[in-house]
Amino acid sequence: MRHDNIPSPLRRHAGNPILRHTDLPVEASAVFNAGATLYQGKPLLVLRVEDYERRSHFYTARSDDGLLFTLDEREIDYPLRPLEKERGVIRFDMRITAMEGTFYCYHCSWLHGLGSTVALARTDDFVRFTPIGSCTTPTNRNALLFPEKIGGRYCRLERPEGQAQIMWVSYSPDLVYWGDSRPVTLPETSWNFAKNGAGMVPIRTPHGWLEVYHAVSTPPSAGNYYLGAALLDLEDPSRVIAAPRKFLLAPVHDYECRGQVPNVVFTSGAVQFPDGRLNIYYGGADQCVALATATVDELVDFCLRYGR
Ligand code: M1P
Repeated sequence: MRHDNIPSPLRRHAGNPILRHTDLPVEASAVFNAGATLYQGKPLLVLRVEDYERRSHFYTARSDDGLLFTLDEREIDYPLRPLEKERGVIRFDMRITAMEGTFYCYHCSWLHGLGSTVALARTDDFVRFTPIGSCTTPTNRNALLFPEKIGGRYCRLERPEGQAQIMWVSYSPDLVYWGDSRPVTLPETSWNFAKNGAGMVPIRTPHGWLEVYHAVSTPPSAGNYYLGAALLDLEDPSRVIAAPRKFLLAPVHDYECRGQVPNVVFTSGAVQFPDGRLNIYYGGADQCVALATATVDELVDFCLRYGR
């Protein structure tokens, strides 16, 4: 089958981008890469808001319909870990996992002079956050927690930087100590193999964990960011069951191609509604927040049909 004949199940919202920095009640130069979840039955985002010095701040934004979001009055007052305090830190790209009646949030903690690490915190209200454990060793670009234990252990997808900048699965008995790590080997294409990393929190389906990930292309379109889909084994998520060689979303529209970093579509969160609809929030060109929708079944079907 020709790849251009494979239809992506993702539909961009007609009103994209749904959030620009000029829509915010605070002074900002960009808003993008939002963590997303359902909180008390309603869509909630934790936005990456950049000020005019290009420093990142986390703001909680709440919504009734998943389209119109209202920012909390104050940015999240996020406690510093000792190392973050000592070195200075920029934190961004939160990924939110609802589990065991609370919310676990991974984010990138960029430590001055040391580089990129990931760190975990928990919250019950998206106002107060409690750090869990320390930052990882550098370089680790992003991580997220699976929404349930696998084989009795917590499980995360992460992207440590090695020769291949790809997703890995790691396990923990307590959310503090991590190990037993294994790479997730996706089929290699030119749009996903310079880098790939976890995007939305995986969704359990009868066919495997559904994951929408971000990916970076090799030449000739080097550095463009795409979204891809994969189904991972329920018991061993390092095992890929199905992953289409066709991307889910490529940067095409002006708001995806022109901004702080050109040609970027990057997700760090989705909201799953009880009827199976999925709102996938994504950053456009590191500048704005956009929305694409599909159902879980459509994405699973896309993986099974074109990914084996
Ligand atoms: O500029 C595109 C993205 O670059 C980084 O992602 P990665 O580590 O995959 O290259 C991050 O800064 C991300 O926030 C940003 O959208």
